[in-house]
Amino acid sequence: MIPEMTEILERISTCVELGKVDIKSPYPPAMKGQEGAFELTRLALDEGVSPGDILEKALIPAMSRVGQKFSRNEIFVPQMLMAAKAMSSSMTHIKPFYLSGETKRRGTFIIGTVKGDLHDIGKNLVSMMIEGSGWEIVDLGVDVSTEKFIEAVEKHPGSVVGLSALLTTTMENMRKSVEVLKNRFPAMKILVGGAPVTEEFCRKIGADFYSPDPQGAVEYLRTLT
Ligand code: B1M
Repeated sequence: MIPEMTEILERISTCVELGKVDIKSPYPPAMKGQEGAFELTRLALDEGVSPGDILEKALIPAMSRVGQKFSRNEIFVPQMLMAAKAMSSSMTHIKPFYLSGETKRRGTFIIGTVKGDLHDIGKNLVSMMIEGSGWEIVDLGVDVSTEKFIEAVEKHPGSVVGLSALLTTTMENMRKSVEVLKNRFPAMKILVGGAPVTEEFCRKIGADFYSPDPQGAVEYLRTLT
């Protein structure tokens, strides 16, 4: 990759890490008046940087650094929120690339973040990439109760369901939802993911597949069609 491209990826990553959304955003004060994640992502794409590189080399590492700083009590919830906002502003440019991938729908994929959990960045990435690989998406959002999953499955028979959890505390709600869904719809495939979820946990709760990332989810769904 040419140095200018590496530099722009680093700038995007810094904007996300520090929560610099766009040029108008006064936060963080030290970056007032500077371009933010929104403008720099547009610029990077216009200069030929691939959406995949922006995602994997700028956005995801930035969020991972944010998480590490949060764990060390170096930043707090408001800073995390600004980082998430900056990441979302960058994603507005990236999303259309994933959506233009294929047109034929392979099936319906219902996705949601489990009850009690408000994290949606990872879920949105998964949903976007699955949509880009040809599935119709029913996104139930965050804090999704088991009943809401059931209603969606009844409305879309034959669908595959994906559950995301980002908190160790909400993994228990994932377990409960999977248990109820499997009892009610035994043939339905359930995919689980999210930072604290593991292959072992997936097996233990009776889900069909665990993926640590969106690509694994896309590949699994490909095996079903
Ligand atoms: Co929160 N948070 N957060 N947070 N937050 C974490 C998850 C945490 C690890 C931070 C830390 O302590 N280091 C920690 C959880 C600790 C734990 O449970 N062990 C934590 C905490 C504690 C909390 C609060 C409790 C903080 C508080 O209020 N005291 C609170 C809980 C609120 C709630 O949900 N009820 C909270 C709140 C928030 C914000 C609202 C401020 C914000 C979320 C904004 C939003 O999502 N709209 C936020 C953020 C941004 C984070 C971190 C920094 C980043 C999460 C993220 O978006 N990562 C996070 C630390 C971290 O993970 N590094 C943290 C980027 C995203 C691309 O990755 O979501 O893992 P991820 O998704 C990946 C994979 O996991 C996978 O694909 C994605 C792309 O690779 N994947 C799937 C995800 N879902 C999948 C589903 C699949 C397949 C793959 O199939 C269906």
